[in-house]
Order: sequence, then C-alpha cells, then structure tokens
Amino acid sequence: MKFGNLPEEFSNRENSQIWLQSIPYDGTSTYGKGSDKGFEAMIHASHELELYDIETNSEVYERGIHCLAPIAENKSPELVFEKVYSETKNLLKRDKFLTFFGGEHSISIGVIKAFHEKFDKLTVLQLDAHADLRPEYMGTQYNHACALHQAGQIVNLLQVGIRSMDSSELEFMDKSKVFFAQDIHGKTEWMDASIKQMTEDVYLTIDLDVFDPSIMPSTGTPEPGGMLWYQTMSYLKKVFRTRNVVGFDIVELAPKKGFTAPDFLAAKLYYKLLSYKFEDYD
Ligand SMILES: [Mn+2]
Repeated sequence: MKFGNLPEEFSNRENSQIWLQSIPYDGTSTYGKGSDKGFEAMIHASHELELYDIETNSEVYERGIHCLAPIAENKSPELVFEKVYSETKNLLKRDKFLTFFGGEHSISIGVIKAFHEKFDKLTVLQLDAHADLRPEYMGTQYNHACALHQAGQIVNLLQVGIRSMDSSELEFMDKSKVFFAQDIHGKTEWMDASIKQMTEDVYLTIDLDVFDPSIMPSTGTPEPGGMLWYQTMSYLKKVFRTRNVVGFDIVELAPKKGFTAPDFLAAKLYYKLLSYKFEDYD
C-alpha cells in the first residue's frame, strides 16, 4: 500500500525520510469494532489527497513516505505489545522520521515504551476523548482502555480533549497536566499553558475520537463535545513549531461504509502533521 499513490521515487524504503508503520490490530475494543480496517481506508482516501499543502506552502511528500509491511500480530494483546515494542526498537536505530497508524489505541503502549528508552525526558502528548489510564481492563494491562497507563508512570504525559473516564482512573491522573474538553472549548489560552509543560522531545499520540463525532463519526467510541479541525490544527502547529516532535501515531479509525469524509480526515491529518514537522518558516 502506498500513501498518496506516490511514485517509487518518493516511496521507496531507503530514500524515504518518513516511514509509516501500520499496526492494524483490533482485539480488545468493546463497543464499535473495525479499527483493523482503518489503515486501508486511510490509504485509500489518501489517493485523493492534494499533495501541495496551502498553509505551509510545501510538498512534504518530496521527502519520501514509505509504508512498511504491517505488523500483523493479533493473537493476544500481550503478543501485540511485545512485537510492536521490539519492532519499534529496531526502527528507532534508523535515522528516519517514524509514524504509526492503528489499529486500536493499545498499539501505542509498545511504541511509547521504545521511544521512552531512546529519548530521555520524553513528553507524550495524548489527544483523546478518553483518559485511558486504567492499569488493567478485561484481564489485561494491554487493553485499549489502558493505552496511556504506563506512559503516565514513565514519561511526562499531557492529556488534551478528555471528556470520558472512570472514577477509578482519578488516582492515576495528574490533573495539572490534563486539558479537559469542557475547559478548552472555545478558548485558546490552554494551548500555550500546555506547551509550557512539555519537555523538548514530544511524542504525539492521537486517538481520532478526540475529534467531535460530527466530523469524525468513524471511531469505536464516539463522544460528543470533541475538538474541531481548525482548533486542533492551530494547536498542533504550535506544538510542532515550539518542540521537537520525535514521532507520532494516529489510532482508532473504524471506517463506516458510505462515510468517506472521516477516512479522508484521517489521511489529511496524517499529511498535515508531516507538513508541520518539516515546515520551513521564519
Ligand atoms: Mn479514545
């Protein structure tokens, strides 16, 4: 599969500066299924994407975007974690900008552990409707409901857009590093306030359900009151301009038949993040 239908020149493994690792795992979701089909739908939509980005006046595809073979492990959440963790460790030995696409949010656990071991003082910036801080759920610590529990213990975790959680997660939450959806709605001051709390190296994990279901209905657990496109883009642009984003993942796209706009949003978001990462600005 090729992002943006790029010619060989801009998608071959060795010359591409950007590598895209897909992990189409959907084993622990409990409500809406289908995030195992998310990557394929995003790639399909990306073929319709205009590759010139107006905002950054750039064509980031020229750096090369290579899709690695998917990590296909799906026997158990534990095995997925082990495989993702060891693969990410390997990928981090190369001088590439690493990006990941789910699958469900549990795939981020192994990725974040590997990034944490490479980057001292890592910040993980989580955009998500859900806190995902449970230590264990349905008998495993690698359930999607636990996606950021370990990160909360080992890195500087900032959470943005949260609007759904269980009271049992409160003891694992540092509220000074949480920007709840209800508090940031219609406001902008929170953006700089959150960035102030970030270390230099930032890993970004985006659960697509952080977006409002009006623009992103294709997730397993859509929650009302989510973020909209321009609010999210102006925030992420600030993050990319002021910090060193060392990698990112996008998870939980569960495509719905007949709804192409959300798949396209995911493809556009992916390309936007790359455009911000490699933006040349004064
Ligand atoms: Mn979520």
